[in-house]
Amino acid sequence: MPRTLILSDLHLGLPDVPCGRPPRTPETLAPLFETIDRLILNGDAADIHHIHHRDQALKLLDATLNLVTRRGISVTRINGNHDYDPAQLDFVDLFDGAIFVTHGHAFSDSMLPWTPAHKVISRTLFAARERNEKTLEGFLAAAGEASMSQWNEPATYTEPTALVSIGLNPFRVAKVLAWWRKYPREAAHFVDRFRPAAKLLVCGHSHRAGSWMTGATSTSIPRHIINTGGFTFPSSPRAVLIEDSSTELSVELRAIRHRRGIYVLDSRVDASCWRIQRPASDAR
Ligand SMILES: [Mn+2]
Repeated sequence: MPRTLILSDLHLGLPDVPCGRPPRTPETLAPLFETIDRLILNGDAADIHHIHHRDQALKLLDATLNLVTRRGISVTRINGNHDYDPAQLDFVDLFDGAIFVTHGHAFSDSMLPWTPAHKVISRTLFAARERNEKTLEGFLAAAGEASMSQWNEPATYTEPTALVSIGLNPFRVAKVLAWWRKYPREAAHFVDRFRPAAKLLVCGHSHRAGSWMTGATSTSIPRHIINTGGFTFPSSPRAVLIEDSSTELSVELRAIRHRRGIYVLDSRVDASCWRIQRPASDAR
């Protein structure tokens, strides 16, 4: 039975916050990969552009990809804003376009509204959108270019860690909350514009896990948006598990728990997206 797991925002290489969670390493993540055939890393798998964490990020990413491929699992990597590489994919369409998977940093005009690099990122984003085609590919390339501007911005490295800087500044907390509120609607707008036939969008980036049925505006068609959250404190990670058998296609959102120092997929279904019985003639 082909089983696909979609994860996002592992942020390998970023230091751990002492909050009782296991460190993110190939060994602690390995149980997540036990019964799957395909792994989709939907962006921000590793902080490969961060000048202070790049070496560790690349080492952990390499080791994780090695472990996964040694088990015979096929891996699809999708760009995030922390691991952008123009040679890699910015999105994938699954099951004839029913499921649209992309990281999510291209949805808004403000990719990271609370960060010190916000202004330079937005400026680069607007300029890049002007130059690029008004297509999905053009939009995602512009977002990729904009995401790289953060890593050239000294303020990114001179500020205390993101979490501390947010906690110290109530305006930033308010900005994150406002952005979280509008994020599913912006995601729905992106689907309206670029993948109107998709039944489901799977994204990450905002680090706020959840499942929403929402339209871009109150009069728009509701879109199903799933966000797999993130592995870094204080967000909670989730996974989309897709099982494609000869009799059924099922899509589930599952929590990722940690116990005894490892990460495991929760056996309970957090949100079931759909279950489609396949007619016998559709078997594959
Ligand atoms: Mn991101």
